Amino acid sequence: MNKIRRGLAASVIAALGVLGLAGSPAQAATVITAQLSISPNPPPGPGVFNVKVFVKVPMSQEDAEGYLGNGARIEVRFMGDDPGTDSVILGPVTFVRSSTGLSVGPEGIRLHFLSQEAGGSFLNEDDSWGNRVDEVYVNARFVDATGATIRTNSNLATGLF
Ligand SMILES: [Ca+2]
Ligand SMILES: [Ca+2]
Repeated sequence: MNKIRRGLAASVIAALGVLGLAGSPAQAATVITAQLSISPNPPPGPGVFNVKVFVKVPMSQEDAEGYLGNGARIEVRFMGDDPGTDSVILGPVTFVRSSTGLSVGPEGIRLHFLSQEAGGSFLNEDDSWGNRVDEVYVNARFVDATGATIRTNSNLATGLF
């Protein structure tokens, strides 16, 4: 056992040495985070809700450009939180390299999605006599060119939308 472990350790060190000389290797994307805020536009502006979605997929800038150049995308689904199965209330909205709001930097891929919605829009996911309060979150997915997907849910935004 010890002999095998020492052998493996030596191989790993050898491999790291080779990769170190060749530059940093592409790392598979493993982390995605999403935040959602829905807030009434302050007066005297139009009486609408400001909807902000912020998605981060951390990786090197080089990897980010590589992924997106090969056709990776971010998909955003607005979800209504309900007992039982949650329903998609909008989406998927798809963002690629050239999409407004998507950017690449030293910290990886970022998506800032902003919109203004009137009251009673898709955000009004519960509107029955006994249940008017809306519970909305975002399901965000990073899908690479091979279809490999990582996903996350944002925080819940609650209100009378
Ligand atoms: Ca609900
Ligand atoms: Ca409602």
